[in-house]
This record gives sequence, structure tokens and C-alpha cells, in this order.
Amino acid sequence: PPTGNPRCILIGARVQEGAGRLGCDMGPSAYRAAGLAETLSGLGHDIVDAGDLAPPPPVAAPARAHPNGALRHLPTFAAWTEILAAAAFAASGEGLPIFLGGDHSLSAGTLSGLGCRAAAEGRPLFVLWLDAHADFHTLATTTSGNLHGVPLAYATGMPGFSGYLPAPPAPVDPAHVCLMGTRSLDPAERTAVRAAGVLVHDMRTIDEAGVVAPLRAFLGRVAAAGGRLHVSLDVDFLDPGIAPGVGTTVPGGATFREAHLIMEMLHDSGLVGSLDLVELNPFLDERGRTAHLMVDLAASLMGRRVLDRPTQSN
Ligand code: B3U
Ligand code: MN
Ligand code: MN
Repeated sequence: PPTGNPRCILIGARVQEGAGRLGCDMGPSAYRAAGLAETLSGLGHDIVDAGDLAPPPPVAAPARAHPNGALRHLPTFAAWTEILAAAAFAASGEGLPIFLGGDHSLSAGTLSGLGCRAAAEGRPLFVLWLDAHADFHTLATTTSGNLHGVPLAYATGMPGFSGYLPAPPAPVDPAHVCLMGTRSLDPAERTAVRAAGVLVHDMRTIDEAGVVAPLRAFLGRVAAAGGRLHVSLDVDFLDPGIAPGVGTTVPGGATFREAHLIMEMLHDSGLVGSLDLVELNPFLDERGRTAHLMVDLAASLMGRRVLDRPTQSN
């Protein structure tokens, strides 16, 4: 069970170059307008809003041309990755960082920095990736060229990034990654996640087994290893009917109740050390409802509950 209330550090990252459409840069503003800081401080947390990270200059140093001509904004992605890795390493030494995206390409940076933090602590880093997608493309395999499709492959040290991005100094062990909610995989990713040994709980697993048993098993592994857990929550994990404010809606996503239950279990585990809230596109939202839902999910993760319950061991 969690002891005390960690300081939460809100860090905005107005990254939108990794997505196929514009608008994710407004995500941090939408979370603030939806009352994220006030909601979490109302739960008794010490909240520091560190503001938005300074973006890289619009024309970053040209990266070496990549043979995959589909790639978009590779130099900007590389620059953001360095900025975010430094921010994640620093903030994770001071509290529980919540990264306000921004598209999912930002997790290449957060995971790189958190890997270094975990290594410095002598603990393994585990990752729960809540997403319709696996984001497990390399620079060579992506056909859309949208770099929000590559962060997990980068962070787990898959080949094909060197020469274009600095290698993550402490890559995440793919066996420490758990995907949940998966329902859209490109053929290259399907092969790659299998080969890498990533645990995939797709929507069929959730339909058959629910979220409790698979998540409890994963959390039990994290606890047994003395691990640090990072949660990366992509808006498109959720069903588009409840979360329309995202550029890559995929039907058949997690329900309101499944998503809150996951967050409550994560809170009860006391294992979560950092969180990404990514892919919110306020331009596509309906009167802030997706932003509000994401804030409510963050609140459940940070301890909002209806009744106190005896602690459930993993
Ligand atoms: N795998 C596809 C689709 C996708 C990945 N991540 C998102 N969409 N958000 C691609 O473009 O790489
Ligand atoms: Mn994603
Ligand atoms: Mn996604």
C-alpha cells in the first residue's frame, strides 16, 4: 500500500509532430482547464505545476536522411526525446511526474529518462502501456511515418534507431512491458512484439478475462521484482464513445468502468512512479469531455475512491 502522498510534478510537453494530425500541442492547456492540478491537490497531494517544457527550435539540426521516405519530423522527434529524457530523469528524482502530452512520441523521451532513474536506484523499470496500439514500429517499419508509432520500440532498445537518435542509456527490458487494450497492430509490429517477448493483453483478453486478473498478475511481478512502474495512458485506449478527443480512434476500447478499475488497482498497488497522459487532441474533443475523463482517471490513479477498502494484496 502507498505510504504518504508523493509530490506530483505536472510537466506539459506540447509535442504534436509525432501524430498524423495537428492539435495535440493543446493537450497540456486542456488538462489545466479541466482542473487537473486542483483535482489532485483536492486529494491531499502536493502538486507542482512545472509548466510546459520549452520546445526545440522549429528547425532542429537536420538528422541524417533516413531511407524510409515516409518518416515525418524525425529531427524534431530526436530533439524532443532528449528534452523529455532530461526532464523525466530530473523530475522522477523529486516526486511522481505526470507528463501532459502531447502525442505518444513523447514517451520515447520519458521512458529513456525513467530508465536512467531506475538504473540509478538499482531497480528494474516496468511499463504498463494502455493503448489501442503497440507503438512498436522502428524507423524502418513504420509505413505511416508518424513517430507516435515508435516510442516503445525505441525505449526497449530495438534496432534501427542508431545514427538518428541517441540510444536510450538504460533501455527497458521488453519482458517488463505489459500492453493492455491492444486492438490495432500493423503486421510488422505483430511480429516484433512477439519476437521481443512483450506481454500483450489485447481486447480479446480483456473481454474474456476482464482487467483484474491480468493486471493483478502483472502488478505482482512488479512488486516481486522491487520494480518502479511507469504508466503510459493513450487516450485511444478508451472507447471512442467516451473519449472522442483523439486523432486515432479505434472502436471497441476500454469502458469507463474498466479504465477506472485499472486506475484504482494501480493506486492500491503503490507501485506507480510516473505517468504519461498522451494523445489528447482538444481540437477533436467535445466540450472538454475527454480532457475531463482523463483528469478523472488520473484522480482514480492518485487515490480518489468511493469507500475505503481493506488493502488487496496483489
Ligand atoms: N500503427 C499505426 C497506427 C498508430 C500507432 N500509434 C497510433 N496510431 N496512435 C502507425 O501509424 O504506426
Ligand atoms: Mn500510443
Ligand atoms: Mn494509440
